[in-house]
Amino acid sequence: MKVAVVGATGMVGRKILTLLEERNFPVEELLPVGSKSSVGKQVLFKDKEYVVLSVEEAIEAEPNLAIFSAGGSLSLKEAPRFVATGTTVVDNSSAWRMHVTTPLIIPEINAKVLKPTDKIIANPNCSTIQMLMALAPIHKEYGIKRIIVSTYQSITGTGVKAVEQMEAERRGEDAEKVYPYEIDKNCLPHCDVFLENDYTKEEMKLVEETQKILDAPEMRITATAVRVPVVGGHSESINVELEKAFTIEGIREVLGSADGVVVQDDVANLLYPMPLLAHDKDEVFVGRIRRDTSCHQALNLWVVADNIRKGAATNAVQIAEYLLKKDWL
Ligand code: 2RA
Repeated sequence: MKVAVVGATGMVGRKILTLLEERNFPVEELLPVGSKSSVGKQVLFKDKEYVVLSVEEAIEAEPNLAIFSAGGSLSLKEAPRFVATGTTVVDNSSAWRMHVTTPLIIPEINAKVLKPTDKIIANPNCSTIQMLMALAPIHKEYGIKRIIVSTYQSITGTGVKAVEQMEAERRGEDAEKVYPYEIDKNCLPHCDVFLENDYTKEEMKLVEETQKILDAPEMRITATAVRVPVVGGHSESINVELEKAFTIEGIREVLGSADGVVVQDDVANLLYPMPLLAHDKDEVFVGRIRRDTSCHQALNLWVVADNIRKGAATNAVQIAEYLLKKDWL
């Protein structure tokens, strides 16, 4: 199979290459695609050096599959051009997520909505993926009335330059500032840009993508997204009000039997999810499961996942694996 990875030299793009190799995805010909400044460079895949190509060169090669992680504007412009040659696109940017005809997929939750005619498939935002990996099974069993979520998002979500700013600050050195404030030893209530409603795009992604994936347009959701100087993954504090009565044991059972979810919840032995434990893993880790005694039929959860893996690259490759299994590529 001919597979293009668009954005192959970025943090997520490199992780996509690692996962295609780790999971033995049947890549006969790899087409790593990069920006003008990356074209001609080399990337390693299955112990072989591949030259980074331009978008034009990759389109000409007519790949079966193109996995994009190269920003929304490039996806908007180039994904349809790949599709025109018969390529199926899995896009990690926000460009297509809310398009009415574009499926927004977390394979463990809603892969069944996919059809062979879907030629652009959107990967949800990392913070949405990990939240719904925990909440979708609960919603299925008990029904969700309302979600209040606060996220503590790894600086890796902003990109390499922000990580470099944090590391330079940690060394006491000056660095190119991605944020107008120090990142290290700080928390920034600012992920992506601010909107007219004083929420950030990141916060509204959690609301709108959740409503689309759960097919629950009226579900009440509110979010606060915070950037923290952590590299292992995103953490989320979630308060969720349910339609039906529940027990904590019942919630643990539902989560414990959910694909891709690991319950880490034993505070007596100080076992709870942390980015340090989630880093470079594909599962979503849930702990601090406890009833919210201030609200009828509500509970609190703490959810952690590697935002570069399950939050982006792994989910995208799992979508490709699903399409392959259906023989739709
Ligand atoms: C972030 N989810 O963490 C966004 C995009 N990676 O900034």
